[in-house]
Order: sequence, then C-alpha cells, then structure tokens
Amino acid sequence: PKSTVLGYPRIGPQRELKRALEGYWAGRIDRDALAATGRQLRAETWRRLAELGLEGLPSNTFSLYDHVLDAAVAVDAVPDRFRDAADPYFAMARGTDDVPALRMTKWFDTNYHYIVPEIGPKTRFRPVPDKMLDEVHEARTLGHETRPVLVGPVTFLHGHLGRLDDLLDVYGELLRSLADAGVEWVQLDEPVAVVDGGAPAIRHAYRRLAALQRRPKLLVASYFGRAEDALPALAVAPVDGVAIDLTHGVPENLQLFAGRTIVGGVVSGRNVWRTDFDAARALLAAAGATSVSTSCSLLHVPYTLRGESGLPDGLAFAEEKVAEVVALAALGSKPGPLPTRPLPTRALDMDTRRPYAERVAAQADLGLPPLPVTTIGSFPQTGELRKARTSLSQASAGQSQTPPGHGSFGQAEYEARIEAEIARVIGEQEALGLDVLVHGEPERNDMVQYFAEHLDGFAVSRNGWVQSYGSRCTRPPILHGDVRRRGPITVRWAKFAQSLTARPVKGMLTGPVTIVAWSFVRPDRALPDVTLQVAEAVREEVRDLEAAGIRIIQVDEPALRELLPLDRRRQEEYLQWAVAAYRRATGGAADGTQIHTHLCYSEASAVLEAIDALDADVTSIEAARSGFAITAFARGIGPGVYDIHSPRIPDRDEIAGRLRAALRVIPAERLWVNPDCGLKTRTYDEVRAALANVVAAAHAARESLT
Ligand code: THG
Ligand code: ZN
Repeated sequence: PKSTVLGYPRIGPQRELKRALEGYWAGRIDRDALAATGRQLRAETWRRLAELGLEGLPSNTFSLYDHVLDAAVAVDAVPDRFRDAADPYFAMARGTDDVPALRMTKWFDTNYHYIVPEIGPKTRFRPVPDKMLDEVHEARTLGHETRPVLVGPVTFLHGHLGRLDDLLDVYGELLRSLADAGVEWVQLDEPVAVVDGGAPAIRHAYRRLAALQRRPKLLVASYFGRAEDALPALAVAPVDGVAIDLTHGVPENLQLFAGRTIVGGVVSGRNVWRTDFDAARALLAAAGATSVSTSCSLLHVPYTLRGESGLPDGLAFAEEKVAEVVALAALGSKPGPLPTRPLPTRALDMDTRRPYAERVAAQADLGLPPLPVTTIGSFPQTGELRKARTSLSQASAGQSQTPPGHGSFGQAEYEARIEAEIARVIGEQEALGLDVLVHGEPERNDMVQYFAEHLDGFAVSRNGWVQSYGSRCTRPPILHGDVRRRGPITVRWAKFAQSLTARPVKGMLTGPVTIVAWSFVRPDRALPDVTLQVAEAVREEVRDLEAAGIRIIQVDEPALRELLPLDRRRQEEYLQWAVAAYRRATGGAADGTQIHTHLCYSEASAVLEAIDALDADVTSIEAARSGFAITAFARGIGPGVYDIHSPRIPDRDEIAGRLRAALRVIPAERLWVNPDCGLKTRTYDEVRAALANVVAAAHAARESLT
C-alpha cells in the first residue's frame, strides 16, 4: 500500500514560528519576514517527509495561527468588524485594542485550541483559495505534488448547519480551483464524523460535493474515534476515499468502501509511543486498507527524538512516526488478532468526606469575611524568572555555556530568587487587600510539567514542544512507569509563603485527571489505573501541606472535560473513574481543611454533575460561558468576575454588576470573588489595576449585605 500522513507539526523544530510570530506581534519583524519563516518551515517539512520515503505529501497543513481560522478565511467568513484592522487575520486570532478576538476553544478532545469561526444568518461565504493554491504551487516549485488538506464543511459549521448549502456552494468553487490547478486529491477533515448525530449533514454534504463535475478526488478523513455512524452516510456519496482512525478499532461497516481508497490510520497521532507492527498490520488487514497513515494529524506530537536523551525506550515523535508509516506500507497487512485496550485492574471505591455542612463548621476558624476575594493561583511570570529557571536547569544538566558566577547559577541562589519573588507576590496581595493569598507559582514552568518533574514514572523531553494555540506550546510529560511521589513537592514554597502573612495562603496542586490528560500515557496502561496512582501522589501532598499548616488547598482539574470520550456510550464510565481519582486525591483532607477546585475552558454543562460530585468546598470557574450553571451546587462558588485572557482592565462598576447578578442566584455565604483563571500570561501592571477594582467591588458588595 501507499504511505501518507494526515498532517504535520508547524511550530518549527526549534519553535521558529513561535519566535517569528512573537517578533511580528511586537513589531520587531515585518509581515514579509514572518512569511519567509513560514516558507522555510514548509520547504523543510516537505523535504524531510520526502526524504523519509513518504509518498503522499499533504499541503495546507501549515498555518500561521490556526487551520480552522485558515478555513474561515478560505470561505471569507471574516466578520466585518475585523476587515479594517491592520492585519485582519491576527485581529481575528488575538483581537486588537478596539475589537476583541474571536472565541477560542478545544479541538475535540485534544489540548490544541482553535479559533471558532463566527457564523450567522448573514455571513456571506465567498471562495478565497489563495493560500491553498499558493502552497500547492510552492511545493511544486520544490518538486513535490501535494494533497491539500482543508477542514470539511460539516466540521467547519459545527452547529450552524442551516448554512450548509450556502457553504457547499463555496466549497464547490474551492474544489474547482484546485482541480484547475491540477490537484489530484484533496483531503477534507471531518472529525465531527465520530460524534453522534453528524450523519445526516455528512450524507447531504458529500452527496453534493461528490456530484460536482469538476473536482479533485475526495479523501474524507475522520479521526479521534470510530466513525461507525457516519460511514453509511459517506458511503452513499461517491467520494473517492476515506481515511479512518484505526487506533479506536476497525468500524464494522468499513466494507461499504470496498473498491475505494481506504487510508488506514494505524500510527497514532495522539501519543509518542512506537507502533506495535503486528497489531497495526492486523488492523490494516481487517480494514482492507489500501494506504497506511497516521490516525490523525501529527500536529499533536513533537517533531523528533533527535537531540533528546534520558527518555524511556520505545518512543516515536513525528519524524519517527513517518518512518513507521513508510515501513508499514512496505510490509503490507497481515491477518492476525486485533489489539484490545487494557481494562482497569483496580476496583473503584469512592472516597467520601464528611457532609459539607460539617466541614463548613470545622472551617469557621479560618475567619474569612463574606464574599472572600482570592485569585486562581499563578501570578505573572517575569522574563527574569524564566531565565533563572532555564539557567538553573542548564547548570544542573551540566551543559551551562558559562561558568558559575557568569550568568548561570546554582540551586541555592535559584531558591533565594524564588523566595524573593514569593515575598513580593505576598506583599502585593496584602497591599491590594485580598483575603486568601497564593504564593504565585514562580517555581513552576507549567502546572503539569512541574509535577511530572517531581514524580517517578514520568519523563520530560528537552525540546518536545507541541502547539497549544497560536504561538503557545507545552511540553507534555511522558508517563511511562508506575507513578510515585519521591517526597514533598510544593510544601517548601507554601510553608514559606504562609510564614510571611497572617492571612490564609492557599496551597496549589494540579489534579490527577489533568496531569494524566496533558501527558503522553504509555498505551499499554489503563488510564483509570495510572490516574489513581497520580491521585495517590496528590493525596500524599495534600496530607503534607496540611501537616505544614496550610488550611486551604486548591486541586485544579481544568482538563476534566477534555478526557470525556466523544462517544456518548463511554462517557459515564469515564466520569466515574475521573471523579473517583479526584476524591482519592482530596478525600483524605481533614474537615477543617478547605478544598478548592478550578476548571477553565471546560464547557461545564457537559460535566456539571461530575464537577458537583468532586465535592470540593469551593469551585471557581470561567463565568462568561459556564459560570452560572454551577449555581446549582450547594457549596462555595467562585464564578470568575473578569476575563483574564484579555489585557483589558475591568472597571469597578462592571465587576460590581457581575457580583450583584451572582448574588441574585447564589447565597452570599457561599459566593467567592475571583478572576476567571490564573494570571501568569498577564503583566503586573494589568494585574494590579484589575485586582484593585475586584477588591473595591467586593468591599462595596459586602457593605450592601449588611
Ligand atoms: N498547561 C498545559 N496544558 C494546557 C494549559 C497549561 N492546556 C490548556 C491551556 N493551559 C492552554 N494554554 C496555554 C497557555 C500558555 C502556555 C501554554 C498553554 C504558555 N506556554 C509557554 C510558551 O509557549 O511560551 C511555555 C511554557 C513552558 O515553559 O513550559 O505560555 O497551562 N500543560
Ligand atoms: Zn483556568
């Protein structure tokens, strides 16, 4: 069979695109220089894929910010308010001083975030094939024929299906332009095919597109699950091929495509582990695959293992996965037993704390005022701190470029700097008049990676960056063994922070589900098992924080929604073990210890009951979209009073208005006052001004209570 991949990373092996983007946004380089970086990255990607022996090279998988935003541009779904901006593309992605950005949300169940196209009854679609055509010609100049990749119309519209026919007119014109340019195949990505209920729209869309007179061959790609329900709908349309994610098993009705191209996605684009070739060949045989591919785009994995050391055996990043695809294509398929997923080996028992009312009584001596004001945990990370951390990790890895005393330094000096920063953050919060303080997390690079670095069973890469959104990346840890806590992780800093103030300092931990969700888990491990192991480590940390005198402990689960299976039939089972893991982590806390949790980006409505079942004493959440849904909880609630994702400073009256609205539905004794997320991506000037207004609004609201 032939070999291909559904997509490739684009941030650059050394994050060249990140640097260029941030340089352009800061005015250090111009649009042409940014475009040149993009061109170099595309050329290098095609060169490397061809060199590795891959046959079907994709194009239009590069993006300056996001491929869904690119699709919006390709159909001219640009809201009028952005058209006059100096750079409409980045105005939509990031906003300007005058216009807020388009909404951003998670791409299915991944840690990638896309820009949500704004589509209304008046949106006028128009074909703008320029970027796709430019990439096709650019590749051709370099000697490569490519298969352009575009988000499919049904996935693109997600929820605005009333506009499907208008959009299909424009997709038809885009396809005609590609055919005119001599493109043989085009790939339309329809991950929505794995979500229930998409089948009728898919049937309609692909009947129309496949019936076009002048078009390239159509390859429809579904991924992130089993497309069982959508396959019959696709099969009735004469599309030329399907790409199927076989890492979720072989759909029984795939034989509907016999005689057409079937691209078998057997090399996982979602983890960093080598493929089991015997299992992959059995899947290819069972699927009747005519080509070998990755399960989804390789966007979700780092570039290469070259340059890494100290990682466990058995890994494959994007380049190594391409080599696997090529090797599997050469070997062909072979009937054999199909792989099965491991089942959890532990029985689930649900930790139960004493009833909330009894905990409230035991926590009364915290002496909190009504409407207590707090923050979510992180404070701005200054450039100096980042440099100090890099410098320390280089020194400790023995590869510092400079001798001690010349820019790099040792553990003691690093710790002194962190303590100085904590003292500053505590001082700021006391001056502002916050009620529950935080230490600000200056010692943490990332809320998941930091814990992974302090737990056995995890490995962290040196350069394994994965794009999270725009120029922002994370380095997901690799969970390869049994998880165990080597010793206290956060206690030293929490205790130091608490020693500086009479007000309570909140201990800050990342929850077990989030640590697992944002790591690459070895595929032969059952997720519930590893998550419970992480929960055990968090539980030990909770116990040690309590012993050190910390009375309020926040255990965040921003990724609770993310691991929710797209397949509805498997959701209940997931929520059971996810909640059990959280309660294992927090259920050992004394009645007098106040447990907080925080969730962000989560479309909370889908997991509302589970959030309630976490049984935290206080839950803070992004309010704009989901905050008021949690008013049903009979415990403490902190609906975010302003959006930290924007540099805009909320004024006092605006916050006071939100508090009045909250007080209409939440009893005063259960309402908390906080921003809607951590402050690490903001500046100190912004944070000081915003929090001063938050405190003023809370004080005014407090007075109105009496
Ligand atoms: N950590 C992890 N995953 C996440 C988040 C996180 N997923 C969801 C959400 N938060 C994504 N948001 C961000 C926000 C900021 C950054 C990354 C993801 C960020 N990254 C630094 C950068 O790209 O410059 C690098 C940070 C580092 O040194 O590790 O600022 O918070 N795991
Ligand atoms: Zn958040």
